[in-house]
Amino acid sequence: EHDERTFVMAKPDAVQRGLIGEIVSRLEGKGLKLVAGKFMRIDEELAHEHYGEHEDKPFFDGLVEFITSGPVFAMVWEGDDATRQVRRLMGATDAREAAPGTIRGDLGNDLGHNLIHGSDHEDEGANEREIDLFFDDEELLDWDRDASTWVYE
Ligand code: YYY
Ligand code: MG
Repeated sequence: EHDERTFVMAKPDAVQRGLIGEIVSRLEGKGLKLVAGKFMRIDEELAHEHYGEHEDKPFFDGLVEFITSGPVFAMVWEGDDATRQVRRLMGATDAREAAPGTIRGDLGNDLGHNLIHGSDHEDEGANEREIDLFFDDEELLDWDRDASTWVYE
């Protein structure tokens, strides 16, 4: 139990602005458990696969250009309802409209440069697909976070 996994990524703007730690800190603070992390550069092919659902949208080319423009910090987080919980912490897609208290609402002020990606909880299986796309099985660590016994009843 408490073992739902979700894919999260600090985007190039977050990396450039020195916000990796802040993002990790917010997810840790919520009680989620980090099971994988990779500082990496996304190439064109991976960008197209990852954002395939948006390939017909007018913003697609700009999105691919942005996400490949610099390093990202890709992660897998685990916990109860992790996919939806991460989305709640992220806030709305447009950081200009995202609620205060959320990562995007507190730290971002733009639609495209919105700091963080999290798997879509309304897209069944998106979390597992994205984890598979970015990580090999052996990169996902199986460990007990002692704090979990205090996070969950
Ligand atoms: O899942 P989320 O990142 O919140 O939004 P998506 O609708 O999946 O869009 C992916 C990505 O594309 C978004 O984070 C910013 C960018 N984008 C954009 O530049 N312009 C839009 N009108 C919609 C999305
Ligand atoms: Mg999305």
